[in-house]
Amino acid sequence: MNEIDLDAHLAQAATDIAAATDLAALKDLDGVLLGKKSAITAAKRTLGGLEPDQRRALGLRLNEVRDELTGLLDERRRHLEVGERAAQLENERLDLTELDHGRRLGHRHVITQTWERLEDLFVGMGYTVSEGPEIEDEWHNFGALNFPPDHPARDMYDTLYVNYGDPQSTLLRTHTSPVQVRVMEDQEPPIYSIMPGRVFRSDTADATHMPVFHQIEALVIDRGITFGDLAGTLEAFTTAYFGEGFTSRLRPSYFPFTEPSAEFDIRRPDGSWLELGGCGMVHPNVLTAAGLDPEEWSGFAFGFGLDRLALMRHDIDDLRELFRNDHRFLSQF
Ligand code: FA5
Repeated sequence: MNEIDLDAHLAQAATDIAAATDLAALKDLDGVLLGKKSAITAAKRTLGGLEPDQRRALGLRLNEVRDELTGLLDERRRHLEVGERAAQLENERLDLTELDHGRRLGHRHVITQTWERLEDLFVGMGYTVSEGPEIEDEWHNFGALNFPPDHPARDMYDTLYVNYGDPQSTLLRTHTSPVQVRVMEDQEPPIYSIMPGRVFRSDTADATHMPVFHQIEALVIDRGITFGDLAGTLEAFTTAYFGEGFTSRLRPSYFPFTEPSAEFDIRRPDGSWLELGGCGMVHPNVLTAAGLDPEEWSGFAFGFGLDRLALMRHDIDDLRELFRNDHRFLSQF
């Protein structure tokens, strides 16, 4: 290949590079122009057979042409990359105008709405609202609630332990029941209090389970409280919260911290049942652990899944929908 050929080659290459419309085409061209089978590489192979002067001159020229080609390819590549990035951004663009239904303000998440509505409802019935820590000690989550050490009932709760202090001494609370104990430790009865909060279990997410979810606990401690008071309160709550078309039932169950214990289910208008929570009369051992005299005081407690309450009330079939944060879904509530 002589110098004139090289000029023509360079001119043709420049035209081809400018005509490459995407990065894949440019990559192919890069191989054709600079790869093992390129004209440049072929010309280099002829250098060995030339006179020293000619070899030097052609060698220099070949290097220049290669540098020019590399420069042209790089420039085109940068240009195409900018274009492709812009196209990608355009494709992924969210049409935010879709979200503006004439309201510019956001609104509370359906879980927050449920939480606040429940607080309003119980405050209206004379209850106070109490809180407790999400990172709990073993005593409040289990021990004071009458779970014997190493008792299999602890396995009912897929506990997430925190790496702090003695092994298994600190955990993410598995239910809101430890707040019962804290309230009894802090306040003199009579106690009429609810305890909403976030709880944690190593459950796999499915239509009715999340690893992080919410419960609302209620605790009543007074003189002469009976199971009838518990059943009446649950009935009043069901009607007030769900309205027409929903009914509830109690099924005998077991919790170490209540005796007797029951499971509380709600029947949807379509006839299906969903387990909402547990309840029962506060176990004398729990009263004692919290410093109350079981001869003087009695009471009931219940704990519901707040997320499932929202599910039932708004006729949502999958709990996971609540946490996908798809605005089109959440804005319905
Ligand atoms: C308890 O957690 C007891 N502390 C309830 C209780 C309180 C009983 C007071 C007696 C007296 P349980 O593990 O069944 O019980 O959970 C209560 C409710 O939380 C369930 O009925 C359900 O509605 C909800 N729940 C449980 N696991 C999940 C989960 N992974 N995702 C969403 N909701 C859940």
